[in-house]
Amino acid sequence: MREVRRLLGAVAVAVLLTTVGACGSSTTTNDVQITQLANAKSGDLSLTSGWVLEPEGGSMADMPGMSAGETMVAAYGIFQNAGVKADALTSVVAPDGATAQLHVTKDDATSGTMSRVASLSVPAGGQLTLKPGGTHVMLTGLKPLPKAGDHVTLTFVFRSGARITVPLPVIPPSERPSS
Ligand SMILES: [Cu+2]
Repeated sequence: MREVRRLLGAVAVAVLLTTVGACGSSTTTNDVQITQLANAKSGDLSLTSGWVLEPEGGSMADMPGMSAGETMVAAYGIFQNAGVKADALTSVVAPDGATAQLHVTKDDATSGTMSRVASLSVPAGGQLTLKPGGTHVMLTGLKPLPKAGDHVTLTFVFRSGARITVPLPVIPPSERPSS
């Protein structure tokens, strides 16, 4: 029950920050009593509810371009484009020594096969949603592996040249956001 309440609190803070962000002010505040999801903004682009899923151990299947047997860590969040021009997420800069790829999950509930893509569009006036079971940022080579309570700082790079650098909280599987 306590975990559920903490999660609800985190969502409430994320919603609050999203609302404030919509008014144009920058909102990056860390160390509220509860773990809050990351929010950041660059021009017309903003990230709301950014987070990293704490790896549960073990390694996923071999992926092209990645070392076999390496533990993968996924990052999620929602990007919004308030502008009138379409943009796209083209790369993500991971911490030193680590690698980030943009992945989509094939629409197949049973296999959940991932594949790498060169970019992910953020439509004008629209959003790009990265979520478990769907599109995500896949990180490998993070040392040490992130644990709940840590932050992983990523820089999201867009086709327009916009960049959003933000520390994303690491959330344990038991408290992962539902969206
Ligand atoms: Cu992946």
